Amino acid sequence: MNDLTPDSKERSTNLKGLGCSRKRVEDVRFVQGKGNYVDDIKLPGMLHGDFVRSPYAHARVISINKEAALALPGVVAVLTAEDLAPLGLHWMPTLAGDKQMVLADGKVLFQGQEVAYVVANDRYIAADAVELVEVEYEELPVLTDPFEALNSDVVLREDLEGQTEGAHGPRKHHNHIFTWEQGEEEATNQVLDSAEVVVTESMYYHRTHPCPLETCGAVASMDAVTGKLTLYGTFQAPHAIRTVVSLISGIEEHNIRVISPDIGGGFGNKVGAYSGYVCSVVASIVTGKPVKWVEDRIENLMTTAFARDYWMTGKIAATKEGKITGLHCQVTADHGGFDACADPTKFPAGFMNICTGSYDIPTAYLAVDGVYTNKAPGGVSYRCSFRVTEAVYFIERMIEVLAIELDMDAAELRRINFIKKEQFPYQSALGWEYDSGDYHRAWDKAMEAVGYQGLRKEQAERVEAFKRGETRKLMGIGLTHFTEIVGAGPVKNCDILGLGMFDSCEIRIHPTGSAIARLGTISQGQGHATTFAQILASEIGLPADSITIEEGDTDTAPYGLGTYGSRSTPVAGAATAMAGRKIRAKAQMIAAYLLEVHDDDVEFDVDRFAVKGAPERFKTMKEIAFAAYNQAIPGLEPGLEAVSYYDPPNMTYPFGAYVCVMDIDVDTGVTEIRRFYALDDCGTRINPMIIEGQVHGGLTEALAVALGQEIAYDEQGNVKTGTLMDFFLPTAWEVPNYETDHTVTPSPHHPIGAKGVGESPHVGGVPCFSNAVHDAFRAFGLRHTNMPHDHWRIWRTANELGLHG
Ligand code: MCN
Ligand code: CUM
Repeated sequence: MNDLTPDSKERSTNLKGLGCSRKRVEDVRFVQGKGNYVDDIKLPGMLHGDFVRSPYAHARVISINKEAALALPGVVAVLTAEDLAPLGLHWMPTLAGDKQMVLADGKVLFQGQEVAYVVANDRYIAADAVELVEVEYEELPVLTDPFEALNSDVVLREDLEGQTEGAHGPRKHHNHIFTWEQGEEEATNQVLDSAEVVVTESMYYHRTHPCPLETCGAVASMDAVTGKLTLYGTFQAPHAIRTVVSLISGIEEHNIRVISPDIGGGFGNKVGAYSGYVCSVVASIVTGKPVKWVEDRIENLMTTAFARDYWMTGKIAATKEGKITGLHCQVTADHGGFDACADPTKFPAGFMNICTGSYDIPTAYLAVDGVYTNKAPGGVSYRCSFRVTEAVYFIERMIEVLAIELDMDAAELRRINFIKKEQFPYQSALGWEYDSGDYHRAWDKAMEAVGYQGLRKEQAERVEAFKRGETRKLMGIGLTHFTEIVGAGPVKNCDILGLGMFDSCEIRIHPTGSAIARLGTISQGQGHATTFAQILASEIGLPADSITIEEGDTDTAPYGLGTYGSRSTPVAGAATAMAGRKIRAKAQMIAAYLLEVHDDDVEFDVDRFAVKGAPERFKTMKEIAFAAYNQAIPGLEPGLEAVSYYDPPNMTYPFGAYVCVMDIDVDTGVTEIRRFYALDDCGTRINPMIIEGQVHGGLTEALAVALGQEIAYDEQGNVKTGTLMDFFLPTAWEVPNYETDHTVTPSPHHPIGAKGVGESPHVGGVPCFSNAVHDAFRAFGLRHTNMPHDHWRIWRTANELGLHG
């Protein structure tokens, strides 16, 4: 393309393409209450389902008596495992190669587990009937601690008894799921043994839950005449759901139409397959009527995909000057009653092996043990990028602990260990090839923006004033430099249930020069209708406002693996650009024909093809679109359409530098975030305003997790945080002002150089908030304390450090 002349610049601006802070087109509907969510779907004769759930975390189901429930007027059916068994649907496969009970089959393994499914004429009758189902339980010993589970005689998964091989290799114990190892154990141990400095730290990344505004739900409608099943639902991966439904139900895939309508936040919570989906389908087949199931808030918090619950022990080796020479990471992962994670098949602990972070660490070893306990199954959730959140928390805490050991500045320690710009593409010790990065530039920009040296000086003065008794507030400077890995993924190493993780885009240009593009992904609030049109606008020279983006209907959209792991931009975004380029290639031939020159004698200029050297001779893309439908062009088929199925050659590796300045009242444990600076590098930026929105949202969720939010269990396996009274959900009141910034280091392999961004702020935000809390107490000897850092725990930390007099 030519450099932009003033004229072409203006035309380019009019397209609202790449780099434009175009307003979100979907909001016109949302802000006027015109969204169409699952619960808005009302079909004629529709019935409603609701679950009888277990009050116990571990119990044998002795008997289920449906009589009273069935006698209630308006109740149509009560399904139990016994009813599903003849269809083979009382268990279902999980996305992690395990299987999971759809309805309790002889026993329950977590509180809130689905035991029976009641179908009634309306939602209220269904709920009343749930109360009337009599279930007799015999309580069994409860295991909520994974370490205890690995030593216990209690067998949680009796269905797997005697099986020494799981989906991911050998099982060491009846409550053990898998061991996953990466890197060189022996070499790492040698480095640790001979290192000048070694620090060891154990940390627990607590169980979290994303708590989307809209809970999970589905509407199943089986047409007995045509044999076609339509399934609406809160699915982050509608095509994968269609394939799974087909495989487990035996209904041919062309007879299944899965539709994800508007989704009110997914955050990973809506990746997995839930009993509610299966039971609604079965109920619709059995009753011949559409059946709706929508969870309430308590059900959502207690039973759907959680995240984290990682017990991590790290050892880091370094020279006295602070050059890191080795890293050892051992994880015990609590997966709950069933392994229902949604990581790519070959990665049972997700991309935890990105735990060497932004640092050039020559030798490393990672081992993860997955364990069953009496907790809800999971879990992929919460802007996690497949366990990258855990990995980044781990390494960013380890760096801080090493800085304490070496009595070094933590910013400087990072700087001397960063992978250097000229080392990219960088091969990490744990197996990844980082595509691009310029960490020093980002870091220096961040340090300068916050006035880092000045902050340290102020902090030191504060410590002195505190010691003199002049203040009761300490100051923490939280630092984080994260490296993300998103865009799963190359089909060669990433699949879910055998489905390669490519993605797709199909474009049709209409005669009058507007277009529709359909993708295999599905927006849940990320603004795809806005941003994917922008990618296309720049590729095909039609205004973004003239391009409709459609996702989520498997009857119309091309097959794709859906939206999670910040993969939409890296994978479907690439497919969009590639499909756009196919359109452009055909448009070039049409233009050349119309201009009566050779194909090679025209060139693309923003919104048109012009004759080289004679820019006044051109055909606009609008004219070309019309010609595609009204001229017989020798050698060319009519119409202007293209499709691309894109298999990315590599992941993309976004990164960022975050700083949090926090004041902590030592006597109350109350934290006040004075400043939060977030620099993100997600390569080429499609829509800066949407990126900023993603960053604000992800940081707020990071604040929640770091400072108070958790899914906690008592020893009997009762969920202690099943309502929003106990589960901390930050509001505008708790949320600070965020300062956002960026650098741009394009991905060398992505057609437009873009990397994902949706999960970055969460991945980087959690350790940054946590490091700020720790840093405030560094001068008083604190090395590590587990999240969430709520006021009470911070008060307790201060107390244990002897700061209360
Ligand atoms: N974007 C951009 N320029 C880039 C990268 C991204 O303008 N270089 C834009 C994209 O075009 C898209 C948005 O930012 O509109 C997010 O893109 P991407 O990083 O590709 O992530 P996905 O679209 O795949 O979204 C998934 C990601 C995940 S995994 C979680 S979890 C999460 C998140 O998005 N869930 C969300 N952000 C969310 N935001 C909302 N509102 N709701 C959720 O459920
Ligand atoms: Cu890991 S939460 Mo998102 O990948 O949908």
